Amino acid sequence: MTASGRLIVVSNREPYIHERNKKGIRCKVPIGGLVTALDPVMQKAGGVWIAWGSGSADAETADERGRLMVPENDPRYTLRRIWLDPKEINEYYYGFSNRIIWPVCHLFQEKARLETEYWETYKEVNHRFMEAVVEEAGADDPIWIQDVHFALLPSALREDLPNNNIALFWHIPFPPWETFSCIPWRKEILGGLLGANLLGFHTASYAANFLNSVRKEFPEAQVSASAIRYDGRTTRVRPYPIGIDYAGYRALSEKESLKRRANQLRSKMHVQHIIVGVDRLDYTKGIMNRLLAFERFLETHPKFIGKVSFIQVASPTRSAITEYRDMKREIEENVGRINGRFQQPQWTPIIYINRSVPGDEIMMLYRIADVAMVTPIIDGMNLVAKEYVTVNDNGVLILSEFAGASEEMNQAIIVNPYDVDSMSAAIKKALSMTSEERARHIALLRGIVKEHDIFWWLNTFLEDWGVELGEGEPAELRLMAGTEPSRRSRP
Ligand code: ADQ
Repeated sequence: MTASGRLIVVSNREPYIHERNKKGIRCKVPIGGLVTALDPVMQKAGGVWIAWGSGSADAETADERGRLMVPENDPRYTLRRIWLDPKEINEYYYGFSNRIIWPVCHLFQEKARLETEYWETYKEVNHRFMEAVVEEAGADDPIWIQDVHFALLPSALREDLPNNNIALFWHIPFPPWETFSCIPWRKEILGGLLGANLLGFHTASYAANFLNSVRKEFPEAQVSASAIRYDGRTTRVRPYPIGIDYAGYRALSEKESLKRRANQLRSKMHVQHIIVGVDRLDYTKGIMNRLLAFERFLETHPKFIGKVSFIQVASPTRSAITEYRDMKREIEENVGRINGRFQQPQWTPIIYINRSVPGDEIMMLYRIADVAMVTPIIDGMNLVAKEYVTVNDNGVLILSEFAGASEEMNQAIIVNPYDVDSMSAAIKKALSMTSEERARHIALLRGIVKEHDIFWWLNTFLEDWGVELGEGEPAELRLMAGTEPSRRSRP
């Protein structure tokens, strides 16, 4: 491993968002896997994190170049904010990233909106970020690009930074070429990624899909099982299943105050069993089918009526996009319908929470739930599955076979998220397990999460990448309120 300079991280979402409200300025940490995973890393390593400054008070809390030190109460690294105007936000973020790459990579081709303006603006924004990285990075600084928003960046950086060590981690699935190829600009996207020295995916099958797409689009490239030689450069392509801060979550779950509040909540609910679902309100997360499975379960096992409640947290996300608003309406109609069908004066079948929920409340829900249903239609990894088994001591995890997490956590009750009957049967099975069976189940899954935690992910990635970070104490895990990205921006 070679000694390296400061770490430069590039992502769309910033780790700290300043919002102005009536009481003044508040700093929030957004929900989503990326920040959860990388903020502790940057706090440990130091360096510069470059991201879109999306908060209404972001400009006034940064200097004239968009820079500030974070976290505010214990500054550890520099956040460099990039300003995007409303058209750019609409076309690069909501458009290209969330209405083209997101649906196509999650195999929802029919939801893709292949607008040329989205592509043009995506290119422009990638260029803007390229200029910021060139300003911030020294010749020895490794550059770690996060996710689908910057597929063009690795190649774009090569003109000014030909020798920097550049890596990109792709946080969502990479689909088979037959699906990916519906994107008219597929060759440019793949070519952009080939500027990196290392490309990481959650699973071996996503990595294989990527390699195969390169074979199809670049017949002149030499493609092996884990590397591509193209245009005088080698890009290694490997799976790195992301984990969570296991020790941090364990420590929080052991806090007496949290346990006390969880017990109080549990005893107020007056039901024998609680099932929980925690997701961003996204069509990939399978929320609708999960509700239908719960309905089927009540229908087919009437002795559970009045005895089990399903708590679904579905935090708003990307609500500027029509598909998300339509899905929200459909879910709400069905929650109303199912509750109307089964509800009793003293019992609510589905408790539906459609707002962003602070991290400590999510932890309480994990603790009180006998069963967690993590049943995405498809998901790159899914950290909720890992968090639940870490925090709950005696529960059962029902997990979709199409979540990346199921490759490692195959001891969960694995379900097909399209198959409502089998998910209903899984609920029955989970609720019928004895306390000893549940304890064994959780212990097994917890062992996997512990072994492959976020630091394992980070170290494995960095080691393969050949990057060595400065020593430091790992930052304490903090849980804060989530938020949807603000649409206000600075020119
Ligand atoms: P997401 O789709 O955002 O991320 P997921 O892994 O399900 O990811 O959850 C990420 C984090 O957000 C978890 O820490 C979870 O606790 C939190 N969270 C989720 N829903 C919440 C809610 N309603 N309220 C509060 N907190 C909530 C993408 C990919 C995933 C991949 C991650 C990390 O889509 O497949 O696991 O990145 O790479």
